[in-house]
Parts: sequence; structure tokens; C-alpha cells
Amino acid sequence: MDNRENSKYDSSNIQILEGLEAVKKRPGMYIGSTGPRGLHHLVWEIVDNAVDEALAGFCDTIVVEILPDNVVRVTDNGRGIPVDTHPKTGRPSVETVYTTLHAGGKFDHNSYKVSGGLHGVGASVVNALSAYMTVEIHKGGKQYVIEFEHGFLKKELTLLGETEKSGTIVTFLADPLIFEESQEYEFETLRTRIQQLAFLNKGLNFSISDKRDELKIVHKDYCYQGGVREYVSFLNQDKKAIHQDVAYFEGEQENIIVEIAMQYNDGYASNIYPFTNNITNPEGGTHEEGFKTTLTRILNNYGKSANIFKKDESLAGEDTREGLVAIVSIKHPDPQFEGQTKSKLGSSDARRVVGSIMSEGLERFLMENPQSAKIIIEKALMAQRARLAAKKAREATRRKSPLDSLGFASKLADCRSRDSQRAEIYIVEGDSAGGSAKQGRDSEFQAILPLRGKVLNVEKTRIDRALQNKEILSMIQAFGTGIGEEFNIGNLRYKKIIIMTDADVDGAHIRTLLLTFLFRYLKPLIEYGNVYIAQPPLYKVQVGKSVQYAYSDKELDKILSETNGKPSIQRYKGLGEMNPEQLWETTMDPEQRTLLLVNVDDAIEADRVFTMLMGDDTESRKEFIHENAEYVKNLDV
Ligand code: 0RA
Repeated sequence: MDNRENSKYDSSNIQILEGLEAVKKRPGMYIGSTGPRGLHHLVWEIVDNAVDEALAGFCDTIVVEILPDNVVRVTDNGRGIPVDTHPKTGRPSVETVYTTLHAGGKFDHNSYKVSGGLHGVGASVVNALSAYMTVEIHKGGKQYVIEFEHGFLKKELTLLGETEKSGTIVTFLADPLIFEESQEYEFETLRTRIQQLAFLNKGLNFSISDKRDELKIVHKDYCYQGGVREYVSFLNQDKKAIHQDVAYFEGEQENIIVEIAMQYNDGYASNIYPFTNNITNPEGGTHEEGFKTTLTRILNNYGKSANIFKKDESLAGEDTREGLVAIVSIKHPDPQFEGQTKSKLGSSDARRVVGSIMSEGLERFLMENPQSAKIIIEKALMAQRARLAAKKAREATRRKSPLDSLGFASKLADCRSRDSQRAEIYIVEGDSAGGSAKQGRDSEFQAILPLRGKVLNVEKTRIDRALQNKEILSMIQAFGTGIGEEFNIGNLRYKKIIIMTDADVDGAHIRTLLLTFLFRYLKPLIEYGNVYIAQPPLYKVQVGKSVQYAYSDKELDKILSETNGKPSIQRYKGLGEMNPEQLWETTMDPEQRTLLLVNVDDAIEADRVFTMLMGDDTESRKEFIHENAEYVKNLDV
């Protein structure tokens, strides 16, 4: 409890307690969840405040440290949080800010504070959810410290002495009673976002270190003078850019700051990443619309006036986006969000302002770089030709009835249920495993689609070719959704699409190929949470008549340490080694199986990983596998 002497429970004080109690009672309302995501969110709340201080122009360096026992420290060299007496509470401002819910007003010193979404709910939320928190302030030549426990004041603001520095140091420990699932930060998660913040805020110095293990300290510094221009180069680094210079446009109109960078590669995917106030908008919105419309219009104008088009030629929007990597980043004083996850920008001024800055910038880029301009227009014309060819092929993928063949026999063993909320489809590698799965399944609601051998690598194939591939066609036909313009999630025939491959290197490879295909052509299925990975066991442990299955080496050790008697251990190399009953019991029975849900929390990173794993650049693939040796080992055991 509040151990302040003579603590008076006046109205503001009661309000404070009620505010933070509400946060503790329903943490999910404030930080999304108390799982790993919510845990990391704490860090972003504190980092956001420091970034705001930087956006206001008073701070150029932000340091994030994970200390032993998962204590986090965020240091900035800004003005320092105010320590003066707060007029409303009569307490030091810093205390009020950290103990009052929605004290965000105090931080409204710049107009770029994010108002939508989960961000910016403030330091007091982190404080309420921290077992302890200390805030050290260097300001006006003096150094202060204030301490909290579970959001309550523990030690009053104290003057420690003199200092030459300026800034704020926030140190906190997430409350283990609230973050029950795990208090372990994942360094990679923090590192990628810090690097992204560095790309999105040019010139700002970031560093992140993992000091949890003093023998294995990891430290990374990030600062990009080129901002989003360097972001695009980075995203294209494992691909082949088809023109040298990244096009870069920036400007400010109507109080909205816009930064755009774009470059085409020789691939087929379109990757446009829109951001508002440093936060990604996976559902896009007005800024992305402004970007796309303007791209189509300006490329068409140029193609015509530079006489690159044949008489009546003109480009459709999607033709202009093949192989495009673009960042559209805006800073908006009062953004409005909509859409399913409140992540779609709705502010119409953003459409206008992005369009205007983009239009002028792109026109100039094409004029100044006629060679790049020609390459870009020709790429779009190629895309158009392929699109028209693919349209024909795609029409053939429309599934009319389960038995409707595409000139070849699909090996789908369908389920009887037509209830898409219940039906599942297992995509199984190889005919023999497919056979076991067919016999082992519950054919009422489980369909089996066996695939023969390797799946086509769509990363290296254009859509019109990919749609000639039998395995790919069978999948699209079975799912029922169609692809591209015809895609309709409402027609999905199976709530769960489950990838089931062997637990070896080949199986991992096939799984990656399948995920690449789904990610590139049927991404909404992943976004809506329809795609899963089956987890077949690695070992069968038998003692007398009792049988147990182990799904990892760790689990095997645990089982072995708990058994008395002489166990016989069978190691499963492939699904085919299990008989149908075993396959059902261990991997397919909804009552017993574990499925991994495939999600793209981080679509940007996923894109990079797929390019790396599936593209041409063997060097970075090797590097990735080396850096992620543990992950790959897990996949391949
Ligand atoms: C409001 C006013 C002033 C500084 C800040 C907020 C501030 C907040 C945070 C949060 C993390 N780091 C921060 N750094 C600064 C300055 C008012 C003055 O000049 O006294």
C-alpha cells in the first residue's frame, strides 16, 4: 500500500488508486494481453515516451537494456520528466504522471502522440503492472530518483545530487503475478522493433542490449540518416533490385509529415508497408490508398508521354505493384482508425496529402531517372501480360464441385461434413503418409490432401506458371476461396488448414514451401488464423503396456526421468512409420493433438525470411540458418 506519511485520501488520491486498480484488474484492456505480447508492450510504452521526446526535438539517443532477471531499462537524453509540483495534485509532476491513469496529457508536449490503438496509454499503466519501477531524472543540473512498487509510491522523489547530464532513465520489472505465462523478453522481438523505429525516425540513435547473461552480452546500435530510404534498401537486400536508386519523397502539408521510399525488385510480390506515427497499419488505409492511386496515375502518364506504351496500352493498379517494396510513413497529429483491428487509417486528409507529395516526387524521380523509369514501366507491362494469362488459369481453379477435375485427378479425400466451421483439411506430404492419414482420420470432418514430393517454390515463379502446378491447383481448388481478385474468405470450405509433414529436414523444407505459397497467394488465410502446423511426436516410449509420446527431446528426457522400469524408445523419422491409429491418437485427434497456429505478427519480417529461405541468395540463407541454428535444429530434429 501507499506508505506515504500522512497520506491523505483526498479525491485525487482516490482517483489515482481507482485508476491503477482498474489496470491491474483488467490488464488486457490496456495492453492487449498478459501473454508475451503484452509483456513486450510494456517496453514499447516506455520507449514511445522517449521517442515522443525525440520527435519534439529534445532527444537524440534512446538506449534499451534487458538486465538480469528480465528487468528492463530505457534511457533517453531528453529534457527529463518534469519534477515541479503538479498544480492539481500538489505532488511532483513525475509522481502524478506515473500514478494517474491517462496522465498522458502531461506528455502532450508534441502533437504527434498516437491517440488510437494500444500505444500511448502511458507510463502509469506500465507502473501499475510492474513489481517495481524506478525513474531517475537528470534535469537542470540536478539528479533525482523516485520509486514505485505495484504502482504505489515507494520512495518519494529525492534529490540525489548534481549532474551534467539531461534525460530520463526508467527501470522496471514486470509483475510476475500478472505476467504469469512468461516474464522472459525475446531479444529478437525487441531488436527488430528498435531497428524499425530507427528506420522510421531518421537520425535518431538507438541501442539495444541483452545483459541477462553476463557471459553472453549482445549489443546493437541503430541509426539511419537515410530513414525509410535505408529501410527499403534493407528490405530489398536479399532480392535483386531492378533499378539502382531508391525513390524517396518527403514533405509536410496540413500538419502531416509524409515520408515515402520505394524500389522495385525482380520478384513478383507487392510489399507496401504503411505506418502512422511509427505504428504499422496492416490493414492499410487512406495513406496507402493515396500512394497506390498516385502510383498508377503517374506511371500511366509517364508511359504515355514517354511513348513507351503501344497505342491503347494502359496499366491497372496491380500491374504497377509487382516486385514493389515501399514504405509509406506519415506523422499525423490526430489520426482516426477503423477496420477490424482499428489499425486501418481512416483520416481522409492523409489520402490527399500523401497523393500530393507522392505525385510531385514520383514525377520528378521519373524525369530525373529516365532509365529507371523505363525499366519500371516495362516491368509493369510484363506484369500486365502475366496477369491476363493468369486470369485464364485462375478461372480454371474455381472449384465447382469436389469431383470437378482440372484435367487431372486431384487426390483430395474429402470429408462428409459441409459445415466449414467444423471441417478441417490436412495437407500431407507423400502418398504413404497420406494413406495412413486417410485411414486414421475421422472422415466426418477431416479431409486429406496428399501432395506428391516437393511443392513448387513460388518465390521463384510467376503466378501464371504457378497456376499450372498440380499441387498448387489442388490446394486452391480444395480450399474453395479462389485467389487474387476472386479470393473470398466466405467460400473457405475448411476452418482449419493443417500442414502435416515429416519431422526431418525434407519435411521442414516442404513445410516452408507450403507456407511460402500460402503467404504469397493466400495471405488472408494466415491473417484470419486458418492455417496450422501439425505436431507429430518424435518418440514413442513404451514401458510394459503403457505408451507415451514425446514431442521434443526435452519431453523425452522428462518422460524418461519419470519412468521406472525399462523403457523401449522408438524414434519416428516420418509420418509413414506410424500406423493409422497412432497417427490419429498423436497428431489428428482434436482431443489430444497440439496444433501450432501460424501467424504473421510481423509481416515485414516474415517476408524477409521467406525471401531469404526461398530466394536466390545462398549467402544470406546460410547466414540465417547459422544465426537461427537453434530454431532450425528444432524444426529438423
Ligand atoms: C513533458 C514536458 C517535458 C518533458 C517531458 C514531458 C518528458 C517526458 C518523458 C518521458 C520519457 N522521457 C521523457 N522526457 C521528457 C519538459 C518540460 C520542461 O522543459 O521542464
